[in-house]
Amino acid sequence: MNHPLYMARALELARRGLYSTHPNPRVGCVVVAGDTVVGEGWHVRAGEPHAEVHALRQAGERARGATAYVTLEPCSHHGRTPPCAEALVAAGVGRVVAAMQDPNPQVSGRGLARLRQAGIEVEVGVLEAEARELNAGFVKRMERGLPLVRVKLAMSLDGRTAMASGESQWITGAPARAAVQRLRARSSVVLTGADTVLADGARLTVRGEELGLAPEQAALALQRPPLRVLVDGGLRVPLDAPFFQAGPALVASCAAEREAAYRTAGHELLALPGEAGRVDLPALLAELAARGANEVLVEAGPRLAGAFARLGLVDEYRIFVAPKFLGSTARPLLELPLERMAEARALKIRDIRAVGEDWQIVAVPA
Ligand code: AOF
Ligand code: ZN
Repeated sequence: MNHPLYMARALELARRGLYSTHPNPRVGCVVVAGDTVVGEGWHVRAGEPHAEVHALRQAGERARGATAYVTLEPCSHHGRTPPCAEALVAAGVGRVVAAMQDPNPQVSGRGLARLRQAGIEVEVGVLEAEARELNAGFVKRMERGLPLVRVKLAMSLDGRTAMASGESQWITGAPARAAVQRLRARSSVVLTGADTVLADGARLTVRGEELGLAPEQAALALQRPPLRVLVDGGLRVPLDAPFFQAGPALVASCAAEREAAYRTAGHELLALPGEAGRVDLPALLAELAARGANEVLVEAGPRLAGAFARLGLVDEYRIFVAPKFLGSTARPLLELPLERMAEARALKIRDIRAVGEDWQIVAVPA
């Protein structure tokens, strides 16, 4: 009985759903009889069977008396699919090992209670930190009604984000851009601002051939592309901008005017409270969570990204650093702005790694 090893395998299976399960969590399951793996499964898409159902199907009769390793507490509710706890009971498994409790208030312990009530031995907390990390966005949405917010930034080694001319595209190389494509693809929402869309003609789309994934995974990623959200308090971006031409989008604004024009063009206008044309960002995030957004990727200029930072709304920064000097004085990475050292925003660096010729820094607020 090697708990961590089988749970590690279940987590590996769960990660196959990285780009496709949202709004659902990524979940994997391994059924082990004696020391033989008799069933494996992972949740592919919301609306389709949960991980346990796939694994039990594969195991068939061999599930009787076996141990099921699941990266999330088996569900107890009738959602889009019937409860997995019942399926495990019906299959006659002897033991269930879960990495973590399901933070979904519809479940939150009831799945485990149902299993125990049926005489199944239950254990929780194996590789829990890894399981939480994989679904940090889902967990935050369930516990706090807000999505996980990840801010992507790119700069040169001398800390510049643009040339004096305003030219700012292609600071980093192709591998870093593929990494950003994958960050987009795993997110429920990709969010940007009017400045970025107007200045760079940004589309914020996921492009299959640029993901750098195996064909089957790229295909999965493209089936559930993230919702593109434009923060445009003053409705400055014209409907013929590349951003709007690239597909349906949600526009967050302070004004409800021209609502019909957006609708006719296939977009949705969301009027939020806000002062002086500045959209209330916490209200926007709460609305996105209410619509099922687990992870939001912010790809914006210094003003909007700075606003998220200033308001303490950021969970994680992904800063791509290109090994070159741009030498310009244009555009800081973030506009906070701060005056004295005592006000500096402290971060903790979680990871630094090479991505092609560039470097990716993962930092979180300290
Ligand atoms: C599991 N195994 O593989 C997943 C679970 O609408 P439904 O029926 O898909 O239910 C979605 C909820 O079920 C989701 O919010 C989460 O609480 C749980 N997800 N549970 O036992 C799985 N994906
Ligand atoms: Zn389930």
